[in-house]
Amino acid sequence: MKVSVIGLGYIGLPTAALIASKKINVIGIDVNHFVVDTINNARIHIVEPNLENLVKTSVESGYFIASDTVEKADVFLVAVPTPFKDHNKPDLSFVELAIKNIAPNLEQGNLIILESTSPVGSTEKIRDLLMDIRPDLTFPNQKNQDICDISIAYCPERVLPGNILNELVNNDRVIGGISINCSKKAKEFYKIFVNSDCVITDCRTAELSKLVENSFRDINIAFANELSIISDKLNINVWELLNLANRHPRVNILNPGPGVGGHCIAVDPWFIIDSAPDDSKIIKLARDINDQKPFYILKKIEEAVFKTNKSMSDLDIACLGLAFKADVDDLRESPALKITINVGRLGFRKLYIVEPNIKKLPSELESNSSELVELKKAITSAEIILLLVDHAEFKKTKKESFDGKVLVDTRGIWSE
Ligand code: SAJ
Repeated sequence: MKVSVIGLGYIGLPTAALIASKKINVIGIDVNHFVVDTINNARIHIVEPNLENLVKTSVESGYFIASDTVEKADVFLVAVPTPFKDHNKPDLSFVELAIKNIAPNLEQGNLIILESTSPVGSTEKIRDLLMDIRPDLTFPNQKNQDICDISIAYCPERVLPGNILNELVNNDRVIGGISINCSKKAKEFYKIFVNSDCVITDCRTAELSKLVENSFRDINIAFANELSIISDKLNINVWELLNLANRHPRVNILNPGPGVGGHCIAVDPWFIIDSAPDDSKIIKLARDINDQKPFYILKKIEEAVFKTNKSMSDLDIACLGLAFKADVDDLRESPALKITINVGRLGFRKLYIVEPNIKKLPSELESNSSELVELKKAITSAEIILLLVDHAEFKKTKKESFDGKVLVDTRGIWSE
């Protein structure tokens, strides 16, 4: 069997390497030459625990190679980004491009799997696109359960960055074929590397289930973020409050923070809102609450300045963390990045930025007054310490290190 994985990012790369580790030939496709070269040199371009080792072994064993051109395979697994465009509309152009590149290579018996988070109806759209490009082949539809030349299924990825390799193998999978036969074929494929249940449904339910999972989390975090603002107003420590409330056997409130980032939870709910705008009321409100949280943090920074009795131009600030969450290098939709960019515009004398997972500041932060530094330098130099991401390195630091400084801890790691 030969598997082609299109898109070698946070999902495609670990998936490709894992399949190759089962001694299956995998060709990973990416449009970015740097990514292709890095992988072919048995290295990786992202930060994810244990991934470099797995990629190294798979590449060195000869089962995994990367390329920029799609070629014939038995299974095509699409794991390309599905960002949103202006007005929060889903942008499926990368999926469409991947499908157009697969089309000329298709042969009878092939299986196409879409893993990219996609709005309801996307899998059927892919089928329609392929039917136009390849009228010589037969494709599935829901009414016709007969076996056709090509099988198509939607199987959303559900892995947590930071724990991807474990969750790829041990999370249950939702498998939504266009027809039952497509689902069965996709399930057979996933059983090669997934240890837990692969549950079959139709493609539309599978598409919505992925969006719903991430919206559930977004709504729960929005509740926590709202509680943090209410607690500030009532002079209550929100972290203590949540610890107490979560002792109830049926209460499990997530953690407040500087906002919600990443390419998943901050984006996916919009795909539901776009499909059913009048009926997605809580989902939309949660998005708005989480999107507003960075601006609330900016107000807290202004309060911190007030406490120093100095003007901003006489103060240095340390911004700890830029990534969208702990112990990753991913800056996509990161509230920490958004806040730091805005802090840079406030007029501080100097911004000491600490992000242990990157080597260079993103261009939006390059300026004479900003510097990427080690944690120690930041906390000894700055009068205001702004904790934005609960990276392991920061958690090791004792609260006493900030004696005499004004601390704004958006993650509650030094809350007591
Ligand atoms: N966050 C909080 N408070 C919390 C938990 C998270 O503010 O209590 C913030 C994080 O700091 C981050 C954002 O939310 O900015 C998202 O982080 P996350 O760890 O909750 O989730 P992701 O985006 O890394 O991964 C999610 C996961 N979805 C669910 O848990 C339902 C993962 O399983 C999905 O595969 C992934 O989205 C995806 O690719 O869709």
